[in-house]
Amino acid sequence: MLSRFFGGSLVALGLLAFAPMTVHAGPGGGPPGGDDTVGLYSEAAGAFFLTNTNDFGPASSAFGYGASSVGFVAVAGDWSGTNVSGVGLYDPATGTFFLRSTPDAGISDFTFTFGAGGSAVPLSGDWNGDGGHSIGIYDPSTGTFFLKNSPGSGGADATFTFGPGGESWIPVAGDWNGDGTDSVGLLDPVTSTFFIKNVAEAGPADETFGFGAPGNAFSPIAGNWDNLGGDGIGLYDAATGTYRLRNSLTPGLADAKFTFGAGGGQAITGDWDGN
Ligand SMILES: [Ca+2]
Ligand SMILES: [Ca+2]
Ligand SMILES: [Ca+2]
Ligand SMILES: [Ca+2]
Repeated sequence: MLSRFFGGSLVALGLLAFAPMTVHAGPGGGPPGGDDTVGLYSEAAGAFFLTNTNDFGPASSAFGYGASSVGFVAVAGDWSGTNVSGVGLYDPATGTFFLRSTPDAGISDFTFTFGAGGSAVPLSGDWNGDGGHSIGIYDPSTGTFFLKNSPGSGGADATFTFGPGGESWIPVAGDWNGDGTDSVGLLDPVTSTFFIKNVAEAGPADETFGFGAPGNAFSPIAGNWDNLGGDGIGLYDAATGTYRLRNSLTPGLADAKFTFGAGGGQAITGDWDGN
């Protein structure tokens, strides 16, 4: 069934070569929906590969979306407030978002331009706590976040600086304190330190902690891996396809460490199955 979409590309990515998936703990009494799990976007294939368990195993679903090899950046979020995450693509050449409300193949449900593109980094979050995700962008040259509450054209609903700007810091977003509203964070990859902010406004970090070895080119991710309290953080090592997830915003070892895919691609997170 999956090979219908991509021919041999699944095999090429190694997703079919995994051992059977192991049983994952069920959701607890956390936020609406279920636990967040990881996924992978292959820009070269123009395809998403998602898993419903944060563990070794094959993809739970795989589908093509959008053009391949044109520099799109993947995002994911619950754009329609259904407690199931959809996917999306951001075109840095034009600043255009193409959001799809369900994690499957099809056309985009929301298409709009936000910002000027270029070096801006796309984000996803429920910035106003109404149950639906929208997007934002981070300008790394100035350390400025521009957040939008609804997935459509128009100006930013929140604009603020956080962190130094002009560095190699990478933005991440999540509901760190579990109050139902997402805010932002930054990873300094040089020291592998996370800087977490609970409110989408300027000011000092609410949480600062190291996770992972310094100096690696890991990508930060966030999600409610245990479906309890707030979001945790994680790191994706594209060199090996390894995900490291941590439930609490404190220094320590990964609560889950696994490979998904054969490396490369862009890591995304979401609640793909609503449980
Ligand atoms: Ca919202
Ligand atoms: Ca929050
Ligand atoms: Ca949690
Ligand atoms: Ca889930």
